[in-house]
Amino acid sequence: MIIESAEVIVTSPDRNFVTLRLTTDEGLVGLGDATLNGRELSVVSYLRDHVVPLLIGRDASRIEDTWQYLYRGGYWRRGPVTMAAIAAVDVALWDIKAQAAGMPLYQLLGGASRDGLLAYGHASGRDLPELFDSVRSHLDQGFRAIRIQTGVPGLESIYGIASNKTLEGNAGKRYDHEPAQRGELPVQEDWDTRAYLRHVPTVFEAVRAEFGPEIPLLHDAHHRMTPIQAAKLGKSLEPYDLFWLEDCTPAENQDALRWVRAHTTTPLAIGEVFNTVWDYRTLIQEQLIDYVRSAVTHTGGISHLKKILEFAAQYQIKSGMHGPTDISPVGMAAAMHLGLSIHNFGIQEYMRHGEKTDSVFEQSFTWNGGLLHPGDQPGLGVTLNVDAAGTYPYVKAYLPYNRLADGTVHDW
Ligand code: EZ4
Ligand code: CO
Repeated sequence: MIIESAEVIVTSPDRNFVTLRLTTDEGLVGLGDATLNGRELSVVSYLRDHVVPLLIGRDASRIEDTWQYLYRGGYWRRGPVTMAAIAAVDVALWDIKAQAAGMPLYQLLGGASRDGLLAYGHASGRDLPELFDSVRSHLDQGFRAIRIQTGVPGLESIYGIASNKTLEGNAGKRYDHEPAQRGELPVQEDWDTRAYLRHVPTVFEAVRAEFGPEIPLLHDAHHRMTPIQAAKLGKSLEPYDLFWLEDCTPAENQDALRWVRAHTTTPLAIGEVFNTVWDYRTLIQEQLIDYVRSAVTHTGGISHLKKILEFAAQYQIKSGMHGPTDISPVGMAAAMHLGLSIHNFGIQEYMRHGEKTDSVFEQSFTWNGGLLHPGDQPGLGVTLNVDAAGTYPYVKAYLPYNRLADGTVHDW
């Protein structure tokens, strides 16, 4: 099996996606997701200019060797651009190998360890009535676990609220699909940690009073606190029995999590912006977290994330793979095959893609009783409709950023 061609396809149906498409001499086509939200074209260049020329003529069956060749051979290691590019190659090769074997990918990865993947959706609202409507709508859609984000009194526009009244050009538009906004410049949001810390526990109290104790609830703090602030939040949320508190600190500094862990029994999830096992080493070995948030797309593909998750398994730490809409249907399929096969699966984030995206990427996953399943087609089970993709050219878009009331830039 020789890689005969490699194309990098950029398409923007509801948002931008970068897809690597490998074709073998026998005509098998493998897909890999290389989408890096707000920095898409840097991965396109990394792939087109530096990786594609190395792939043509290579043996498509040599997945691990190709991974090591791209990681060690590039000399400059790690980083989101490099690891997204390597991930795309890795997933496309797994797709090809599973098609060649005539099996859905999860079979090659060891077979199913469960019937389906518990998935959580994003409920949000500027205030409690809007949030409750959103929770009810998620329950109606079959979700059995729900992430809760709300507005904070005094703040105009913050992360995770679909109905944020942002912002020049987009005023009043919902952003259910995701936080990145199309436009020439990033949108500015606002932040006040003290106001947030006062408000969030009251929200969870209200949600538990309305929806009862059983439903798993999650919350994303999106990297915005100091260790001691995060410890305080974890402690104040303990009565509401969260499934997890996500990204409570900006964890480039892994040691910070020791302080949080020492003060709270609220389970901790972290790592959607991490890209190798080295970002997790202290967190896993010292058991400072409960869930690994990495996506296949941003962590060097199935080959590398599987190693991270096996390491985590030795410490009773589970998967909680990132699954926002900026993970393409190809990246989501890869996550589902990996999640179905590993033993230490925890939960899968699941935001629905839009109709245009579904028309570009033909998918075979199923959603039943709150569980995702990747389906049983050989390979990943996703086909890219290249003609449809071509009708949606790249549109510049950025993630927002935060400023405090005095104008200081803050972690978003
Ligand atoms: O902000 O995917 O848990 N989910 C998240 C996401 C991220 C975006 C960034 O591209 O934190 O909404
Ligand atoms: Co997050």
